[in-house]
This record gives sequence, structure tokens and C-alpha cells, in this order.
Amino acid sequence: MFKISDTYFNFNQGIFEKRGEKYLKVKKTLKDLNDFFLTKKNVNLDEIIYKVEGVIHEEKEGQLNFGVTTVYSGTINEEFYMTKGHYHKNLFNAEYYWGIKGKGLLLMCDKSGNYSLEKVEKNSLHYILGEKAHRLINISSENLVVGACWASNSGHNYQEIIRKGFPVRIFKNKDTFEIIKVKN
Ligand code: S6P
Ligand code: ZN
Repeated sequence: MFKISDTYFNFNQGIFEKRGEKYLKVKKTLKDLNDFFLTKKNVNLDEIIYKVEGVIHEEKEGQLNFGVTTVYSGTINEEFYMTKGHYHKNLFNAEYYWGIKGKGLLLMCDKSGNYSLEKVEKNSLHYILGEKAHRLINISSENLVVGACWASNSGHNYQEIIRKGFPVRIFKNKDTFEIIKVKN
């Protein structure tokens, strides 16, 4: 049977040009992220920090999800906009990220507190091993757009991040970024 895909994705721009049946979009505001930034800013809680769009399948073994995350540009009390960051509930499930637009960092850590930071930019490819928590941070004045592919049954464990956090945080310092170590 000849068929035209129900989804078209522009890999240069990170835009869904045709949205199929499994297309999903979520926006995360400061209200959703208040527990994740180091300090609170209780004004404008409706400010959008990032959005995730994707082709999301049932959480069943063997299925794959495809998505794109857009982290907007900005800071909360000098800490750069970022995603919540998570471990996978299925801890051993790995994931691919790749840079599409903008400049950012991929912060990863394990439960023993070992961390690494990778520069994310157009065409950079990142393999996130299972057991590594992962967070995207936008360190520039334009949107950071990052593609992702992961197993549909991975799940998200945010509780561990709220409880313990990542070992470092990324702050704006003049025209660049500063890595601040935090006590957990
Ligand atoms: C899912 C994948 C991404 C993130 C997205 C938002 O495994 O890693 O789609 O969900 O980048 O990040 P977070 O930490 O708020 O879920
Ligand atoms: Zn993930």
C-alpha cells in the first residue's frame, strides 16, 4: 500500500510542518518550574520557559517517541532558562538528543553525583546513557531547539531532581555562563 506520512518534520528548523494523529504539544511555564530554579520569582508565573512537541506513542515496550524541545531565552534571577531535567523511570533507557538551533548545554548526572556538561549547537549529537539525568539549558539570546528520540516506556522521574537536584547550576555572567556548584 502506498501512503504519505501523516507527519512532516523540518529538520533544519525543528518545525512540525504536518502534524499527525500522535502529535502532542506541551508548554511549561514558570509556575511548573518554580521548584526547579534556585530562587523563586513569583511574578509572571505564566511566563513560558519551554515547550515540547512530539510524536508520542503509548508507553509500551518496543515503541519509540520523537520530539523537539524549544527552550526560550531568559533567566530567573540570573539562572538561565532550562528544562526540569529527569531520570527515566525505566532507569536503563538511553536517549538521543541533537542540536537544531541556538546554543545551549546538556547537563547530565548520575545518582552518585558525577556530572558532565556538553555544548549543544546545530548538528551536535548527544547520546544520553540510561542512568543519567538530563537537562537542557539555553545560554544564548535566541531559542534553543533540540531534537530527541527515546523509548516510549521511559517515563520521567522528576521527584529525584526536586529532592536532590543536579550538582551544578548555570548562571549568566556578563556575556557568558558560569557553572555554580551546589550543595545537595
Ligand atoms: C524525554 C526527553 C525530552 C524531555 C523534554 C523536556 O525523555 O528527554 O522530550 O522531556 O526535553 O524536559 P523535561 O525534563 O522537563 O521533561
Ligand atoms: Zn529523557
